[in-house]
Amino acid sequence: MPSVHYRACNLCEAMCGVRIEYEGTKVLSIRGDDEDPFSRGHICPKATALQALYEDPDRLRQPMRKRDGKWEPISWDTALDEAAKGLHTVQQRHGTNSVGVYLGNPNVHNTGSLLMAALFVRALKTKHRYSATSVDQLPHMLVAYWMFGHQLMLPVPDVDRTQYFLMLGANPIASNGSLMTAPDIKGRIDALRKRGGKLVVIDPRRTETAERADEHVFITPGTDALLLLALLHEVLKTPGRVASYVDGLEVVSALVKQYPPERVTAATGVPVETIQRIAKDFVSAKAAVAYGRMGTSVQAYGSLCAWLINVLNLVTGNFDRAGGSMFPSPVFDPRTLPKVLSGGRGSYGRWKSRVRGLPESGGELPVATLAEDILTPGEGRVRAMVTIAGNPVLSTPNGRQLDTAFDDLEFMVAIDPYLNETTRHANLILPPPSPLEREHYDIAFHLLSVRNTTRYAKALFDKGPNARHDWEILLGLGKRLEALRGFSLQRSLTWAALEKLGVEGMLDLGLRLGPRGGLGGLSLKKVQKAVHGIDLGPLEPVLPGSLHTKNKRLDLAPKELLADVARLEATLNTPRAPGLMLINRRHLRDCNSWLHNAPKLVSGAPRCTLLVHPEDASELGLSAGDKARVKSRVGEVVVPVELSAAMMRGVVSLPHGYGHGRDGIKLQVAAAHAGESVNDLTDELVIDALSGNAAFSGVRVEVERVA
Ligand SMILES: Nc1nc2c(c(=O)[nH]1)N[C@H]1C(S)=C(S)[C@@H](COP(=O)(O)OP(=O)(O)OC[C@H]3O[C@@H](n4cnc5c(=O)[nH]c(N)nc54)[C@H](O)[C@@H]3O)O[C@H]1N2
Ligand SMILES: Nc1nc2c(c(=O)[nH]1)N[C@H]1C(S)=C(S)[C@@H](COP(=O)(O)OP(=O)(O)OC[C@H]3O[C@@H](n4cnc5c(=O)[nH]c(N)nc54)[C@H](O)[C@@H]3O)O[C@H]1N2
Ligand code: SF4
Ligand SMILES: [Mo]
Repeated sequence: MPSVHYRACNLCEAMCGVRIEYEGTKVLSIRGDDEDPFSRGHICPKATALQALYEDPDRLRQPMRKRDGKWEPISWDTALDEAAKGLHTVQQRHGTNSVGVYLGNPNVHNTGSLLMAALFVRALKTKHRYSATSVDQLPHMLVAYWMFGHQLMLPVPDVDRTQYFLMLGANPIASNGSLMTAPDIKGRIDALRKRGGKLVVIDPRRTETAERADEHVFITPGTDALLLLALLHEVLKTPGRVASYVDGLEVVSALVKQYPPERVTAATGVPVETIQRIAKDFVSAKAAVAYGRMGTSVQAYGSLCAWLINVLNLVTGNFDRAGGSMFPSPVFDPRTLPKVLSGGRGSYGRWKSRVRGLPESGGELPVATLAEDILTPGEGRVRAMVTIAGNPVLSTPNGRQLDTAFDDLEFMVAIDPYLNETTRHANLILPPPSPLEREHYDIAFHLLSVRNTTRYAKALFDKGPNARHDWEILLGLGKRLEALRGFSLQRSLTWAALEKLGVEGMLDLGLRLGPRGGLGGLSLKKVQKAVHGIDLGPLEPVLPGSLHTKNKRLDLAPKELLADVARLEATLNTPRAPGLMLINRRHLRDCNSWLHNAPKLVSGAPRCTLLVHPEDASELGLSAGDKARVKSRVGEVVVPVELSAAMMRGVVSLPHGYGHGRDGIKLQVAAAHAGESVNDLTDELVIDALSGNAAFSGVRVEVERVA
């Protein structure tokens, strides 16, 4: 007899409820959970990957050790002992900072890792910490730290109640939303338009989302901050109104006076009238919200973009109110956890990267410096690495250089279920089980959700005695490493207590101590019993009470951001560099670099194509189906050409996450759909200088036909 299991899909930020029919240890079907009050039955094609991951014959089910270039399975005890010993040996030889660690994106979708990884990272005692944050949302976190006093105070668009949604550099119809957990975003956008609201999309490509919008405006990659300054110029022609706890309106007003639309129209490619009209519509809407995502985050002015978007929402009275930009109130709030577990409020510039001097933020260095931190000889060089749920070879700029760097290490450990482009460089791979074999609670995405909800599910399948969860691997490794250094009693008690408490114990504690906990309040048991999740209503205003700034005030004009405007201003006087500009795209059935081994997700026409505007193509002598060589400062790839009038003139697009043609990987399906890696073209020297975040958008490339 088939049984039914309910959980939330953890493959993207949307947290869709899924209904899984199974019998014994076999999945029979995966559908949307119609009774989930938040996702209302919506899923995307990727949900089926939960089954594909569980069944994938290529997924590693035992620790692997590389010996003389060959992989052999070993026991967990041997693997953890050898991993700890290898790291310890390198640290003894070259100092504690000689070990580097990189945390990838799936950590944020993994309950155990979110709760325990920080503890392991701390046990490494290294300043060489890197993560996917610095190829993604770092600017938003820094700006949140500067303006609201906590890097995890990330405002989200109240999409269900807004009347004017200004979206810059996001494509939620393909991505299902980011820094905006909103399952069934298509339905929510349709509802917005049905109630007379408007969606306006600013993007160098007329995307799937732009197609569904009321208006799409092309923008030259990397110029959004200029557009935002000009929008603010228009908006602040009438003096802005801000709440009494907000400082800095005069400073911002004076700044934007210098950016009339006429000054930015050439650089941005956005007509003056369009800027004026958008500003007018934004101000006159009953509720409006500006929202910017990857296109605004991974560009040379990512921090300025994140800042100015907040400013636009603030000075138009659309901040912390219904239909505007709001803060979710999660019932399990990682911001209230002790600092060793949560990473704390944030920080900036406490140390610098050793080669290029890029600033630390939130305890991490920008991953754009990782390869040089390994390859450049001298004091403090990285000689060993731990990667945890990351594939930086495909997902960070200049991946080929990172291939070289990883090969140069003395020792490397990868915590990952796959032998892929990154983990092939490791000495040891420690594989966790698949998502269906563990409990799930979305610690991160309830923090970014457009409604307050909660949902928890136990593991569907037993992982078996021979598997270790990520958190067990992390604790096992951390404990061993500290033991090699000579334990303190207090530390050994900490490890033992956490192992005992486990994920469920910590979640339960957090819920009981949280805003809806207390006597008779939420506990893990109660949350678990509500198998479809619990809807806790629309977002509510939380300011000024929730500000984490020391003076409990909100700074509209943090000095670091103000100072960075000079860098942007300089671009107005610099002639545009020659060549085409490369941007990236996401496809509904991709998931960064790591779901291409699921056969259903890679079927159909090859997706790793270069989109070129037909007129650009004819100037280059390119036709559809031709092969083109794309060259940047750091490398070149050869890819098929696809003509697309949806591209802005002068801009070409490649998807991110391909490049599975590298030797020594064990991903049979992915290897048959290899494509090329866009990050063999992106440049580790092209960054947002303030945050150090990678600037993938607008990389200069030359394109030529391959005979
Ligand atoms: N050019 C360009 N580059 C980009 C982007 C872009 O738009 N353009 N996007 C950027 C963004 S937004 C992100 S988030 C990064 C992603 O960068 P990464 O996180 O470094 O890369 P992913 O491709 O997501 O690879 C995830 C890895 O985690 C493993 N994994 C999956 N689930 C688990 C798990 O539960 N436990 C463990 N231990 N391992 C697991 C997978 O096998 C894979 O090796 O890429 C960035 N890179
Ligand atoms: N299907 C699928 N879903 C995903 C992922 C995936 O790989 N595949 N990855 C997940 C992850 S880790 C993340 S972070 C999210 C990202 O979620 P989104 O940010 O919504 O996704 P992107 O498709 O990267 O959207 C970026 C958009 O910015 C545009 N753009 C590029 N440069 C510029 C610019 O300079 N200015 C402006 N205004 N626009 C620009 C691009 O054309 C693109 O349409 O998606 C998540 N969901
Ligand atoms: S939209 Fe995201 S959460 Fe929903 S089914 Fe697809 S991958 Fe899973
Ligand atoms: Mo991401």
